[in-house]
Amino acid sequence: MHLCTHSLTMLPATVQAPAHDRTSHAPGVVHLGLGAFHRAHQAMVFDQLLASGDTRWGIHGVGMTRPDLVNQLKAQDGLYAVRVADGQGVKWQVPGALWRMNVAATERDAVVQALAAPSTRWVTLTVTEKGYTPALGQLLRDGLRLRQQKGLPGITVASCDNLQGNGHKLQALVKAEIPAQDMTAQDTELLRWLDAQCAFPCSMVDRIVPAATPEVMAAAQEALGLQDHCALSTEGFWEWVVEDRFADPTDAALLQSAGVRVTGDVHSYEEAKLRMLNGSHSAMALMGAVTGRPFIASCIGVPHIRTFVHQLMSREVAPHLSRSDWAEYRDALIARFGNPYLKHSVHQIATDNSQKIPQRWPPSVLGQIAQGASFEHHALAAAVFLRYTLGVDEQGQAYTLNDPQAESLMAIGAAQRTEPEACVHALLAREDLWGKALPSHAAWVARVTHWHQQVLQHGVDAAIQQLLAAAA
Ligand code: CS2
Repeated sequence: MHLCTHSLTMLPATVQAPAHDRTSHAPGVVHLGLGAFHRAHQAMVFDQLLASGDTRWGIHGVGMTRPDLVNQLKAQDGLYAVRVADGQGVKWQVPGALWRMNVAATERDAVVQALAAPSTRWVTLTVTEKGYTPALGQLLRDGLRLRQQKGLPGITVASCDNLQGNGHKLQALVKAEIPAQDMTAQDTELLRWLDAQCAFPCSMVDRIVPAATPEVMAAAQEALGLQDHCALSTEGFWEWVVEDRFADPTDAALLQSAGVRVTGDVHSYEEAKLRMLNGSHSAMALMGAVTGRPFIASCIGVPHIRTFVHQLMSREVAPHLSRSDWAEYRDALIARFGNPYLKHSVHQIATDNSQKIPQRWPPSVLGQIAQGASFEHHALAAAVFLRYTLGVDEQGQAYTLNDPQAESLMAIGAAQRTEPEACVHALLAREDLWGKALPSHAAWVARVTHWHQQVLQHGVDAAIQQLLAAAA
């Protein structure tokens, strides 16, 4: 027997089941990017709002490309279990907010119709960094245009991806699909309506949700007494900070009642999260991949990596943050990284490095440069990134680079054993990774070259230890 509407009544009392009617209302939220993250984060916030009796938060979930997950979720009527586990304990919950599902790649029209449905009030997005394409802008434009033509009210469109100023980026992406020259009267009207009636708040979302594994599925079977192909595992911690900019201003108080932070200043939360959490994640992911440590917890459990991450955050990231409680945030992060229940694969986090690193590392390096301060930790991380492009770890195990730039990165790194300096120069010359100012910064290039030499000659662990000894 598998988890679905009919088997819900068979769940043991220890599993928290949906506390609302899932059939009588149309969804109020269209979510684009139906990955693990959304299902263990926002879908649980919306589930809480539904449980409180507000029927407007059911989700029409849209997978962007892959039909397999959507098909599995459909077979389970949108139900799946989430294990929430950390030092505070372990509990299982089945959120019930996911009511409908489609795949954008094959069912585009259904998605456009959902965006233009009278019940839709919100669109949320977790389409990953590389998802911000013209095709996404066109999809939203078509849905919003249809809404406007039907005479429906505007909606809130909230990007929740790990991009600085994500709301602004999304709004610009949609507007870029409305021709600026030779505008038709319809286009002018659409732009006017977008500006007057739709809101594109910036938002920062945080919860560590590893991709589903067979181990979690087995644990779900045990806890639920039912088969669940879509089970997920996460931590107790979650944070959603969203800019106070909504099509319906009364949503602010509602979201706050569910634990969401609504503020005028998302920026300071965004930058702290991207550079502290995600920046450390990428550094550890690369170190783990090259040294053969499979999970973030196995990396942070190593004393010298733990000290490296602590110093990276305290010395090179924190000085440039506007979030004043960074020390508590850092300590909480180190504890979260060590959560033994989250088998968070380093190779999963190393996916799409080329899209992630630009938000995560260069702002801190540039901040240090501006203050004449040291950027050794980031230089070592960049050196490990180059070593990573070899596609084989220090034990000789091969791995695959999963990145839209995989080919060009591997081409840059291929000759690093024989021509290390040329390879460092080629990698650091890429403005798509490092921005405009860093590539020509001689001291940055020199320090990455130095650490790359150490990594190749002595290995990642010895290089980290050397850095710590020098920086003590
Ligand atoms: C991770 C994030 O995979 C990655 O790149 O750094 O998914 C991270 O787990 C989340 O942003 C945590 O909120």
